[in-house]
Amino acid sequence: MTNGLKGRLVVVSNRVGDPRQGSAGGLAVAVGEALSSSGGLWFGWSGKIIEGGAKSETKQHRQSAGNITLATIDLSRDDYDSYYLGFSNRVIWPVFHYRLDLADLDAGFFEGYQRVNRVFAHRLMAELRPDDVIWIHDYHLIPLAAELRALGCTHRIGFFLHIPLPPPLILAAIPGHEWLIRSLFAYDLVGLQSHADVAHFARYVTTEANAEVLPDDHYRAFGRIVRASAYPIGIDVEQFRRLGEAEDSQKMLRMMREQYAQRELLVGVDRLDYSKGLPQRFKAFRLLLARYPENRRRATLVEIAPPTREDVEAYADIRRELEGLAGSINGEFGELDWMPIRYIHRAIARKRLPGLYRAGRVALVTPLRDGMNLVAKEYLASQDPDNPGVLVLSRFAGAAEQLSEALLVNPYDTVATAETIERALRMPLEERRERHRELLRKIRTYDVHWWWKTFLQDLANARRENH
Ligand code: ADQ
Repeated sequence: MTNGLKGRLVVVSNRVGDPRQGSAGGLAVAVGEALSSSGGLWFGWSGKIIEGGAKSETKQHRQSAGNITLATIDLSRDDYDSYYLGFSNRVIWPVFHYRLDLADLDAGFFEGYQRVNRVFAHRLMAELRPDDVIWIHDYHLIPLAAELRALGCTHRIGFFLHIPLPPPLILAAIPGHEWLIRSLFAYDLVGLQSHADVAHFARYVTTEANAEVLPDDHYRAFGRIVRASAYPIGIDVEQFRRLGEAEDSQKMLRMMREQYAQRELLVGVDRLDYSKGLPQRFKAFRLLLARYPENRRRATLVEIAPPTREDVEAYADIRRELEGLAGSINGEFGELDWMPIRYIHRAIARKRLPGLYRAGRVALVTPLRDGMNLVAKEYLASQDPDNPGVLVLSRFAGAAEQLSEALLVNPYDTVATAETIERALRMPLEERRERHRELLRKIRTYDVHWWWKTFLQDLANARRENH
């Protein structure tokens, strides 16, 4: 498979993964595939922190993975605290997920964020060849292209934001928001997950930056032209289905069916993050048991939510809240032979995931806000088309724009969510099949190969007035 670029592809993301490793998730697989089709460089943070006041630039690692070079740098403790924990995960992540209440807006992380982006730019400049095409990923690195341009870089540079872009008035809560959005104009192409995100971008740049709207998603401001379009990320459907047929998944499926032979399983699979709407999900499940007692002793919710970013307080809070909720629901409704919620605080191996999804009669994917949400797509890919389960999906996940045949819910509305879960549990086979057929067709058409190829093609064709 070729990526259609004339030059070498250079991918930059906060973390660099070895795409050959079996545990690699959606992004690592996609990026790995795009890179290996022409040979390329993947640059980012090693994941290591150096203590003792050292500077971030001092260490660089190189490694070959087939025809891909992985180049990483370590971060100093200060930089890790202000760039990663601070500005990325205590400012951008909450604000971009509409959680101003959880954002630490005046803690002064901004300089560290800028500094690390500058360090990345210096390091990367030294690696670049004249015909390279650069693809930068995610919220940690928004200003990277601007830093590269400041060093004289004239390459094509694309950016993909994996998380949502909020409406202008929410974005404007970030001190320095003008600078942040202005720095997007250093790119040739900005990719967002959904049309709603593109609309927010358009509204921000026209109202706050007086941008001129040009045809085909192009915008002119700050003396530059940028294209901003939606590229909803997908999964490798066929690979995921094959994973489902392999022994690890089959074993998982057999085990689940045996253990829960008398039950109807609802599954939730998430990183433990406040954006994923887990307390609301547990509350809706509690209401389901209260309002529709026929589900007692029958419906079991298996929630797999491994911890992430535990150094950020908001994540410790959500963990405590969930443990409390699961305990009280199990205490209130549980029986000696039936536990309503199985809440597991560890990750499940990727190779076993399709088996778990397939055992789920219903999947609860109910984030309060999510860029896309790949769990929804993985659940659909894992189903038996002749007897598929039902996807209950939050309207606030980017995926809802595409997956309109799922049962869409407002996760803040506990009553309506409980009613929708009940409807999912009772949905007749014919309706389940019809909905699944259409959903599977969509995730196959807009799969991960479509995603990276379309993005790179548009980047290759981006207008060049800027240079
Ligand atoms: P995430 O917020 O991490 O990603 P998501 O898309 O749901 O969210 O999951 C990414 C991957 O992690 C999936 O492949 C999933 O299987 C895996 N995963 C999640 N929970 C797991 C668990 N408990 N055990 C094992 N594996 C698990 C960000 C954005 C999303 C966007 C992606 C990709 O927040 O909105 O869809 O990037 O762009």
